[in-house]
Amino acid sequence: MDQPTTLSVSDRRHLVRDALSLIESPGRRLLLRGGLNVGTLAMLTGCSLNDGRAAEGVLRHVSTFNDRVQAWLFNPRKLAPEYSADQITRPFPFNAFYPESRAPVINGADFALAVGGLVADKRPWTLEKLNALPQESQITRHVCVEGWSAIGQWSGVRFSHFLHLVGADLQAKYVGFQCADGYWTSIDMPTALHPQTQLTLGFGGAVLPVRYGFPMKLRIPTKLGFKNPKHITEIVVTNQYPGGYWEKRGYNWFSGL
Ligand SMILES: Nc1nc2c(c(=O)[nH]1)N[C@H]1C(S)=C(S)[C@@H](COP(=O)(O)O)O[C@H]1N2
Ligand SMILES: [Mo]
Repeated sequence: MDQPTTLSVSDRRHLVRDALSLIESPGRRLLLRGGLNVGTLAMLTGCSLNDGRAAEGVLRHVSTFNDRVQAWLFNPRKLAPEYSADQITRPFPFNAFYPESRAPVINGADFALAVGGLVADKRPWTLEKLNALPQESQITRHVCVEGWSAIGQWSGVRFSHFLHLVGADLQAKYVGFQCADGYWTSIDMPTALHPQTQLTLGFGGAVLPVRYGFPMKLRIPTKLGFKNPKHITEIVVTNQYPGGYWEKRGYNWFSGL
C-alpha cells in the first residue's frame, strides 16, 4: 500500500478518467454508470491512488473481476432477440481492422478447418463436410463496440453440435479462434455452448460472402461484434487464456450483451 493521496478533486477525477480509458465498454460503461471515483476505488482496494500507474493496476484487476462477474451473470439459456426478415439491415455494414478491399480471399475448394487442443477428433473439416451437417438460421442483431448495430440473417451449424461431434472437453475454459487475416479471439465455454452460437456458413440465404467472413465465422448474438471472428481457419479448445486482437488492446474479454 502506498502513501495517502494528496491529489486535488480535479486531479483525482482526471486520474480515474484516464485509467478508465484503458478498459473498454461495456465494463467501462458499467463502472461509469456506477459513478466510480478514486475514493470508491481506494476503498474497494484498500490502496490509495496517487498516480496513474496505481490506478491502472487497480483497474486491470477490476477488469478481470468484471470478466468473472459477467461470466457468472451469463445465463446459458437466455436467448438474444430474434427479428423478422423485413427488419434486416440493408446494406449490412462491413467492419474489420482494415478496409473491405483487403478482406482475405480463400479458396473454398481446398480449404480445411483445423481443430486442436482438448478435442478427441483432430481431423480437419472440409466445407463439404460442414455443409452436410444440420443447418440452422437466425435473424439477430450484431452490436459493434464502435457504436453501431445491424440486423442480419446468418445460417450454419449450431456450435454446440460441432463441439460434441469433435469430442471437445466441455469442461475446458476457453474456445479460441484463429483467422485468415491474422485476427484472433476467444470465448468462454458456456457461450460456446449457447443454443444461438453458430458456426456460420451462410448470410442472407446465400454462401457467406468474403466481406462477412468466407468461408466461415462464429456468430454469437449474446456478445459484442468483435467477439464474432470471421475467416476462421482454426478452432482450439483450451484451458490457457488465448486472448484476442482487440482484447490485447484493452477491450473487455467477456464483452457480453
Ligand atoms: N477475422 C476478423 N474477424 C472480425 C474482425 C476482423 O477485423 N477480422 N472484426 C470484428 C468486428 S470489430 C466486427 S464489428 C465484426 C464485423 O463483421 P461484419 O463485417 O460482418 O459486419 O467482425 C468482427 N470479426
Ligand atoms: Mo466491432
